[in-house]
Amino acid sequence: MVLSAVTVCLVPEASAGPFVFHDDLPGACQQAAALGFDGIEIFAPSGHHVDRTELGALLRLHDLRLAAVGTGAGMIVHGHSLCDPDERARRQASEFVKEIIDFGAEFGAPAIIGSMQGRAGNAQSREAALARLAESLGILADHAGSLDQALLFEPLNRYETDLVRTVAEGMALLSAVGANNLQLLADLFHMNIEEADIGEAIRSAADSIGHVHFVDSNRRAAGFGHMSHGPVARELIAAGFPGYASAEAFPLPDSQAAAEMTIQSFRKFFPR
Ligand SMILES: [Mn+2]
Repeated sequence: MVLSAVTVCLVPEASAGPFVFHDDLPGACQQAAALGFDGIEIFAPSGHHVDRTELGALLRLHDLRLAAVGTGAGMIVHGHSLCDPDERARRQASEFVKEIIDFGAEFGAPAIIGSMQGRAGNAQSREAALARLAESLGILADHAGSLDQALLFEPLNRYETDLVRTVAEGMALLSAVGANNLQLLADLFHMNIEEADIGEAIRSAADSIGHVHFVDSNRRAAGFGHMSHGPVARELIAAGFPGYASAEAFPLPDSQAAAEMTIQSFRKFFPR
């Protein structure tokens, strides 16, 4: 069964970012539960920011699960990158991610590597950057595996990275790393830019997809753009996808409306 989730951003530097809820964790949990979401996905400043006791109490109170935890604050706030040519900087990036893996694992949730993959840029060749990224991911997947967790890797679009931009490139990276708990995150906004056929791309990698960012063509809530979610849902359901379709969308026209449109679309495309 596909599960529903909605994003909560606790990173001030990402206050204009594509997250449905911002800053107010108790309020977000209350609203998510009222709409019937199965879980929340947290974008946190670090692995130590969120009070574990408070989060545990909120999840229990509202019967929500922690779906996943983002690591992008490492890039946005600290400039960390898992393909940094400087070994010491690369190790710092891994340490930052490890702490978020530890945080998520306490609640049974995997961490997401998106913008932390970094860019080759002019500092190194793309091949060298991919090799460094693969090495970092191997270390992090081992760490997540020691906690019985998956690690989610997210291909981005061409405006956000020059490394891994398609599901096919993501599959190639997974083979290069060779860790069976490393899975792909299929973000429908990025795929809308990079893939020839989103449904076909999902079908081609169905067994390796562990999480979906469920969103529309314009990064607004699913239903507020022009994406055809039907083929996406068909492929996920056909594959028996057991993970979350998580709303990583702008809070437009506001958080409540974006959350409402998401759950309405979710129920239309993933009926129970
Ligand atoms: Mn995403």
